[in-house]
Amino acid sequence: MKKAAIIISRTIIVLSMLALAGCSGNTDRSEQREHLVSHQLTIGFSQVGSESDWRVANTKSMKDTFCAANGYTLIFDDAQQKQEKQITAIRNFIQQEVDYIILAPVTEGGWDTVLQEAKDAGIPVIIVDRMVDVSNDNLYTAWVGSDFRREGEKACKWLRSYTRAMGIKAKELHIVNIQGTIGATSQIGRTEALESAAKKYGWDLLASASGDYARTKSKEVMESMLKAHGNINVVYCENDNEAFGAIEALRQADKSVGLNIRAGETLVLSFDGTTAALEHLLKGEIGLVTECNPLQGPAVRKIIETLEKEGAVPKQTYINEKVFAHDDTVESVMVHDTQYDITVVSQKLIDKRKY
Ligand code: GZL
Repeated sequence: MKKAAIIISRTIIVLSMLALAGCSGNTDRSEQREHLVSHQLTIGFSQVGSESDWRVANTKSMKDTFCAANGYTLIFDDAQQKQEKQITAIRNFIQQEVDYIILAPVTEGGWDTVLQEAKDAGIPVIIVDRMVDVSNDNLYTAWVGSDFRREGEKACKWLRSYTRAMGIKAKELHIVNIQGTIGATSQIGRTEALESAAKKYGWDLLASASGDYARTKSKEVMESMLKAHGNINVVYCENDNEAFGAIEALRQADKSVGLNIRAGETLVLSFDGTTAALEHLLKGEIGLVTECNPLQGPAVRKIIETLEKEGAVPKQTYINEKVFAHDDTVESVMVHDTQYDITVVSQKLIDKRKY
């Protein structure tokens, strides 16, 4: 009875949404209405928050994909980077008997109990972006995201090639790492890659501290690192917003940012690849941006539509990503026997950017 009541209420929601919003360009409202009502799927999406430009783009990708015109009702929850809010949201989705749950987990641990509750309720969970660390990976149906360790390895391979091309010795590099949210898969992978490279190549890794993927906190972290270390010449930022904060702090400390370490410039590296970061890259204020693609909506939709047809879906789906540089000093990098060509940023590329 409860499920029937929910279906009726959803139908009313859909019809009123169509009447108000006019979801798509389709001119035949009755045909659209009939399609939507009969094929409407309800998705509960628990999003980390809105801490970065990347996150905003990721949310938009999900909302654009899971819209009424595509046959979905999306129930969206912004957890403001708090796991307890995500757990509450998932429990609410279970109560509302959604058809699927999408979870973008803020950090890896602490999900077993609530994912078991979703499993017991027969609701498939799709993990996006960061990974969950659970006792049994049957607690989720599929994962869509990036290989964060590989992202970090691409960046470090570029840094090694670039500085060697500049005639700079490994021991001349004095690096600080502004980390992402501690415990997030993206932070773990990008940090591990840098620490492993520093050890392998003999780089001086002076300090690491979390900027929580946020501009303001990262500016404060950079300020304190500058007070503690007078010889920083590379800043490894684990996302674009951290790079923006670091650049602000460097400028306020009368440090010039650029690629010419030999001339005393501080080289900033970043991850994500938002339009704003590519604009800094074009100006030479950032030397390298390793892309982390937030446009995961279509890949998740493909998984759901396969599941709806009772097809088999891959447990892990990786999103394709590029590496953007200010110039063509380094043409490509090899990571685990895979060659990644470096894309030199241009205004034309920026103008076409979708986020
Ligand atoms: C990466 C994602 C990170 C981004 C940050 O997939 O988890 O979180 O790199 C975002 O911008 O805040």
